[in-house]
Amino acid sequence: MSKIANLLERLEIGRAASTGQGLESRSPIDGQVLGHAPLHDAAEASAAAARAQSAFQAWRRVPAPRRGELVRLLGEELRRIKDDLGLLVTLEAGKIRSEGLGEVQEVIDICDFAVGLSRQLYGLTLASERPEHHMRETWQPLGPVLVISAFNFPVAVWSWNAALALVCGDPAVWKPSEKTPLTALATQAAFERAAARFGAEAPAHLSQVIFGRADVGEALAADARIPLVSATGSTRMGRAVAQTVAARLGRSLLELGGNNAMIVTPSADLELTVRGVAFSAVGTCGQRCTSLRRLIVHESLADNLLDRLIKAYESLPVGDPRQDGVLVGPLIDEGAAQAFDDALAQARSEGGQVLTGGDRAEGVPGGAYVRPAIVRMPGQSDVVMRETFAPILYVLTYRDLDEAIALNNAAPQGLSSCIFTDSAREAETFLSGWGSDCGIANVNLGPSGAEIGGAFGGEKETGGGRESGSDAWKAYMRRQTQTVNFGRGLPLAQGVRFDV
Ligand code: UN1
Repeated sequence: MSKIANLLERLEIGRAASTGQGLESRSPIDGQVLGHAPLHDAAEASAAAARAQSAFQAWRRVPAPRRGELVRLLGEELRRIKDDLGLLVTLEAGKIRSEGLGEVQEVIDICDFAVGLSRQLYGLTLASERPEHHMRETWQPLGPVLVISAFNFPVAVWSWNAALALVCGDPAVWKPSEKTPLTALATQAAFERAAARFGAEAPAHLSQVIFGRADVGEALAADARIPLVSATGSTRMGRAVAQTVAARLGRSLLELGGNNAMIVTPSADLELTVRGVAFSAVGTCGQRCTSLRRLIVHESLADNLLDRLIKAYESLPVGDPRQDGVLVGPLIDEGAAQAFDDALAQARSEGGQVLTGGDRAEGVPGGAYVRPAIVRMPGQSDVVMRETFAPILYVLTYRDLDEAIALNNAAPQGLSSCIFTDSAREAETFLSGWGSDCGIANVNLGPSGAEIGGAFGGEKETGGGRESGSDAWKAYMRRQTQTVNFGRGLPLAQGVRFDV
């Protein structure tokens, strides 16, 4: 048996993935077909919504801490397969090994977080103005949640949503990226093992995966049996989904494009800055929504910093992400490499100067490998304002901090941002209400690689949603204001009298 067949067997999807038909999974590493997943249509999507609704009827009656126990078991299953699932992420998404493993760790972490949360879905008690009345605010299960996820985090994004949804009492329907279906199959298999261990209290179809193209996602987004649609991906996709969901007055939670900047001030530790840039601009081959795309550097240090960065970029090992030492794997496909080439051509035509990289790298035959690019730009022209999902770092210079913050905030997206500085005044200004306008703002670390404990998401074209930590769970629940009269009278609020 081949190595890949063995891996799929260990992940208990050997049979499902070897049908030879449906959605084809091709590795971006070398173009090899890894296996297949079923391809569903709109009618099957509708049936999944019906099944999720009936699962909801039972699951919402299970006490939240018991629901947490199912997620605890899921976390256990994932710990057991971390190495194999991490390898599958590498094979399907092209991430280097440590990032593939890191992604599965992120899933395990959110499971732990959700287990704790299952005993902390706190509401409020409120002071009633009426005598012998109690008021409280309670969080109730909402209903099935649709999770639309992208190729670049083929399992973590599902887990931020599904782990929280499950403890909140909501079944999850998952529409993964067509590019990474086997990771979804393997994750679903792990969920099913956890559900089997949990026993009959877990209704069937608490977690389902629907494989399909955009039309299937649209059909699910239009389905009123799914009160919440959580979508991660491009702004174009998010806009389409949000409009469909809004047309039926459903709720959407959007985590869309980023165009994340780093401001480097004169007091910055340049050694640290170079390391911060490298991981965030080049990690995952520039295919994170939090990837660093704009470097806004004080004019007095631009040349010095650029020299160091060019040196660091020129020694970057690009190649097979399974190999130790490689830091830059392939782009997801040839289309992404084309977008990389097109963006660089546009940058040149807008006055940009490519300082390093920007060409194809050798890599492995059958994959799309590029050399990460640094491009000095005269200003924030059209190409800079657009998110190109590839390792291109646009460099701009500034004179004073207000100008740097204005450049940071001029992008139509508002996901992540950071400043490198040793000045408390600069750092705190960046973090103030007139500082960065993004959902995430960091000091002396890059914009990518967020921990699960914080709320994750951003403003403007990023969509405004918050997932993962903090109180993001509230999006998966229905807020109910409850008032109880424990007296014998019926006093009305606002002193209204209505004696009959
Ligand atoms: C994404 O790219 O869709 O902060 C999410 C990070 C990761 C998540 C990225 N924890 O880079």
